[in-house]
Amino acid sequence: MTAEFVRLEVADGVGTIRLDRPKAMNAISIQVQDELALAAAEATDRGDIRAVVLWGGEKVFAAGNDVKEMASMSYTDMVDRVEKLQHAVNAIARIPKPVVAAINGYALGGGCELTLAADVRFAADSAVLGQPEILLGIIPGAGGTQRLPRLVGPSKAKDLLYTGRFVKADEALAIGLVDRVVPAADVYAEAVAWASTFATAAPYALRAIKESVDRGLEVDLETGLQIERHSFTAIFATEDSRTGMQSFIENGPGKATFEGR
Ligand code: CO8
Repeated sequence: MTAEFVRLEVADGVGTIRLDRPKAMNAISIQVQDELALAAAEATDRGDIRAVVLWGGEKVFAAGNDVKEMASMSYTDMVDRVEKLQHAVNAIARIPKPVVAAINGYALGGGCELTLAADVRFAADSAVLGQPEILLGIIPGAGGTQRLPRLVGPSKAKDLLYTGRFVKADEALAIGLVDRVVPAADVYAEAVAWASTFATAAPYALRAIKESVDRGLEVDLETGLQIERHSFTAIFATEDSRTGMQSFIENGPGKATFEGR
């Protein structure tokens, strides 16, 4: 993929979606959002990508939506813009493979919301997260009022959304906003190491787990269990189930190597 601010780099089964707009702290402009959607589509489609790392480089994850671009927008401009932004973030959230956000520096506003679209978040000990939209007199528009409370609970989410305060890595870990805190120089490598564990894992089973968890969170328990039943039975129509169980019988647990799609 050739794009100016969002690159997709692939090595050993892991695709890295790399934000690279350093002059504006990786601020998410219309162009960045469109390039993110394209990268998500490519990461979804490519069989040689088994897991994805979302990264903004060593200095900053993303300081939010591009405030300079947004400042002059009208209501009618924004109707279209916010739909496209949510489309891009949803495209990341729906990549049917494990996705980890590797967070160096600031992940604010739309940047924080982008990390919420990943399955797990690894943060540098110096990382800073937050939803400071309220300080601009606006509200989150890329899922922050929805995904944040689902992740950390409504009262912690409201504290962050109402105040716009910045959260350091240790507090982010304590409230479940991130899952692992490591030295800044190691974040990307740790995320790649996590993603690499899926390079020979069962792709259809991983996809079914992701779909069942994510869709199940939106519905009542009985409907969620029904989703799980359907996913579970569907897996018996794939090579994953045959490969995994046959390998267990022949070689013992955890030895199976699974083909990509
Ligand atoms: N947008 C545009 N430019 C930015 C942004 C941003 N969000 N953040 C930083 N920049 C630019 C600065 O303007 C500056 O540019 P220049 O050198 O040309 O003056 C450059 O990046 C460096 O920034 P600073 O000099 O401010 O660097 P500091 O280290 O002093 O501060 C901060 C870094 C703390 C990150 C600070 O820049 C800051 O507070 N940035 C804004 C953070 C913010 O409010 N984010 C939320 C934005 S709103 C949002 O994300 C809404 C999401 C949903 C909207 C849906 C719309 C469709």
